[in-house]
Amino acid sequence: MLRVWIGLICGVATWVAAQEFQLHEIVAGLAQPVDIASARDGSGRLFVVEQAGRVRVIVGTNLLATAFLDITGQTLFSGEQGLLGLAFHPGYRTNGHFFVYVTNANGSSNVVWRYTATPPSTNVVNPASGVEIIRIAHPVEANHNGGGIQFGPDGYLYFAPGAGGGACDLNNNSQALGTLLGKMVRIDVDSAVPYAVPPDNPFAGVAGARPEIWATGLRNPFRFSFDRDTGDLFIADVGQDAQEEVNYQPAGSPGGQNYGWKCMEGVLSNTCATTCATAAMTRPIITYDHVAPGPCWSITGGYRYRGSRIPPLAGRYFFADYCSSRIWAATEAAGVWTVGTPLDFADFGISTFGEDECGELYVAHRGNGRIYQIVAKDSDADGLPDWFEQLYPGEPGDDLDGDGFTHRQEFLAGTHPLNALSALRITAITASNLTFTTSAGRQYIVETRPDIATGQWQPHTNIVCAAAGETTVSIETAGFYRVRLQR
Ligand SMILES: [Ca+2]
Ligand SMILES: [Ca+2]
Ligand SMILES: [Ca+2]
Repeated sequence: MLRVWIGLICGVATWVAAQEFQLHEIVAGLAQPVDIASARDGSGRLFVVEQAGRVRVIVGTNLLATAFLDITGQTLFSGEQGLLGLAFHPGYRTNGHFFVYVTNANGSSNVVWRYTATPPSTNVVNPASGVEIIRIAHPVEANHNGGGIQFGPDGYLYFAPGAGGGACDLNNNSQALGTLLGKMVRIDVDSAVPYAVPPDNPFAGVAGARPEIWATGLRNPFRFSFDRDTGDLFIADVGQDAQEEVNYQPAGSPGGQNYGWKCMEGVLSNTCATTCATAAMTRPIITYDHVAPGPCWSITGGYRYRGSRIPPLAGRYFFADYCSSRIWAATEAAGVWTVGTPLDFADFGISTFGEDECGELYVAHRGNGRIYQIVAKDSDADGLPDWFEQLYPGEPGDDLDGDGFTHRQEFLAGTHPLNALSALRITAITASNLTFTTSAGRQYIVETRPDIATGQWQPHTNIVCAAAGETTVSIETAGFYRVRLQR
């Protein structure tokens, strides 16, 4: 608690007690997981980066034995170096392109590679499909490689090399416009191979500046994310010895922000004995202090929660600390961020967050090799979260609205437990179509079999992330059909 109170005194955000979530283990058995991504291709798969140079696939709660991509032979895995980031192209469903950020085999550079999954539904990619997109020399120190990589709502690829390492950024890379070290970078990977510079990049055409730069003044932005609803950008930047920070950039920004390092560390301007003019630099929205006897301090940036399964957490920004293994959820009101009481994992190693197709959030633990889903807190462990029990009294097996679905089933389905008209039900069947009700963010599987007495149910249509309302699927082949809620 001491650390939280220090944050209250020194941080720009306020910190209050309101921890409404817990972790639910999805899979175990990964080796040093450091990133989680979804292809948003309708498959429902989660992809996990192993730092040594593999991408693994999770289908439901199954970790597939064979790697999606294995580039261990061209990856230096050591300390902060390795395969650090993964981003799927917005058109992955048709082009199969995805991008990785990786330390090359001799450690001299970090490289963005494009790979192609053929077909996009495959669970094993040929490493020979790789095309080098851009190489950022990282010649002096082994640390501060950055590694975040994401597509923005504008369709451009953003990635964030670290400042290059060393105490107090000895070469002042973060403030130098002639290098990509210590920057947010924005490139167009569709108009040219390997890439083109978006014409509206803030330093395009500026003498002496790398035109790929989108924002400056970053130290080790290992994780950043775009809000999938608004397009706002959140950049978590790892601090040195004093403060961790989250930076914010509203959607539609022209770029060019200077986030301060090494003139500023968080909201502090005296940690590297600099004499910068800091007035125009962009302050973080959230900071927290390094306080003894913390083992070390290193922020792991996350996502704004835009899923549908935990309504009380809508819009919260989740982040963690790698070393202290605390996980926080922050709320914004009128531009002021309030940080809730952390979930204390109490075991060094929360390395990344990830978002699935429906906006549900996951965390990876680099130390124990497990992936957890962030779920609503369920204090009595009866399968109904606290928020649901407060709204809808009753036991998990009750059917208060008499629609044939229990409280527990209605919670899972996202239907209303006090409204008998709110339930998973088929509403229309014709010779060629089947229509059924759906809740936002739920996954439904339509299955078929030719004869009700023999054979097995076979998948017909998989709707990974349904909208609220009704969904119609084609059932032109004669047979029996059923609709099943997957999750
Ligand atoms: Ca409960
Ligand atoms: Ca019911
Ligand atoms: Ca109902």
